[in-house]
Amino acid sequence: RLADDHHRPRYHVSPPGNWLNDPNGLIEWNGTYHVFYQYNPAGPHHGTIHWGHAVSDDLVSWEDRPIALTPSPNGPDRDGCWSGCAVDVDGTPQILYTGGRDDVQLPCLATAADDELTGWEKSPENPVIRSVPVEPPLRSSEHWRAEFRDHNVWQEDGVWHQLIGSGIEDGGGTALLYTSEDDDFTDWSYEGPILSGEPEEDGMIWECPELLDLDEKRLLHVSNYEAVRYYLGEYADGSLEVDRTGLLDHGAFYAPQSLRDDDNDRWLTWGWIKPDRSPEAQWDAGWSGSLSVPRRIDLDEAGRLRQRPAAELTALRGDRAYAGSPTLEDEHRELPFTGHSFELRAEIRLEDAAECGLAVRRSPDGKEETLLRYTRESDLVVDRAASTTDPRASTDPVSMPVTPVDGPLSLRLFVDGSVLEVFANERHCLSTRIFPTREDTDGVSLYATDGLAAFEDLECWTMGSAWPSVDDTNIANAHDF
Ligand code: DQQ
Repeated sequence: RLADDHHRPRYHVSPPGNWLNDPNGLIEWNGTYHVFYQYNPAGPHHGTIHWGHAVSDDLVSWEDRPIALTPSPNGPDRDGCWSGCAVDVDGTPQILYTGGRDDVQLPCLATAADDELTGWEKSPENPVIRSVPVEPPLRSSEHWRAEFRDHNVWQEDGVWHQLIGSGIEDGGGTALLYTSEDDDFTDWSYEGPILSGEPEEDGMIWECPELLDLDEKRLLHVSNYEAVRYYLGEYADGSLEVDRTGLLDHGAFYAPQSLRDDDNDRWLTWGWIKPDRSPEAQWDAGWSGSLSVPRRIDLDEAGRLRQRPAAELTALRGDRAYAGSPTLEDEHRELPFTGHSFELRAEIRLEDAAECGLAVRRSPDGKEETLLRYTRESDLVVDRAASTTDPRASTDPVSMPVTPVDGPLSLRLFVDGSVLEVFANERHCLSTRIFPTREDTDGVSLYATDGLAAFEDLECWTMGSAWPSVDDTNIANAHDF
């Protein structure tokens, strides 16, 4: 039963059963946040992709909605309704998404048929772009004639702009820019690449490109099959002049997309947190894939990219289960707190210790545990070597650079079943998966080696469920297959 599955997240958006990948069509409509996502109703594996749908009024509690977009048997999206975006066009939401058919990828349009965004009418003009403009496009796989997919649309100076992800032969990943003067979204002019990468460094193909206006700068992020790279710079005349680049996340976070929340003057970004376990294990679980928590993305005073969990998430906190400022010297200390779904925050100072950190989802005998190791090299390593004894789950370490050791490490940690999402110094993020085999692998402990380390303002909260209206029995029955 899904309800008894201690790997299943309680507050990270996850499919009601079966498969989830990219977040799609994120839009705030009539006061409701809509999150669509790549969904395969046929099982917990990628396949003929539909659009799943979840809604929230407050980003705190969520409800499932019926499938929003289904491949049409004879349509250009016959083999899948792939990633795309939703945009408000003069009071009516439109979706631009990629139809997969045979060996081509075809830009398709659909219009909201109701205010709840549960029904979408596909355009008779589909596909709205009929050929791939880069010559010759990279032939990267056996299956596709060209990689040409995923859509990001915005309006600027009265003109609609659209990015589509691709790759150029002998070049690297690229984001192709189109424009349109018309609100009907069926007539697009190709302008050229807004940016292309170096094949070695930036990847051969870019998926899910998105350009965000962060006041003084523009942020382009792309998913290059391995990671999500960002490029921060100035945008003018259809091209991006880059002055900073990096990774949005150092773990299994992929294909993110953002929602413009005008009322609160912010961008909220969700990414897909990949399963990181074998297809067999996903099949046994009956579900696969989760979305990250919504992240607020903006720039700090120094013009660097800042990423913080949406403020609303604090409403999911239950009782504060622990608060203190322990100092440890060459020791290991259990915290009087257990949980599968919790938030932990602390300001950590590596005084003269060689290393310090904490263990989460730790079994009472300490045999299973996931370590967050903060080292002198300024790395934060998620050490999964003892996370599980299940050979079907990945135990590779995942790491990211954080601020130099002379400043405190400001850590916010979201543990949720198998999801571990880390925010360091409001800037560096790492999302990964852990699959402890034991249900009582739920302890938390701290350690410092070879010296002293301080954990200031350490607080832990048990987190509530984001799906209050879903009764456990319903989850299990509705999606048995
Ligand atoms: N996932 C979608 C594509 C996209 C990829 C297919 C990224 O549209 O390029 O499910 O994960």
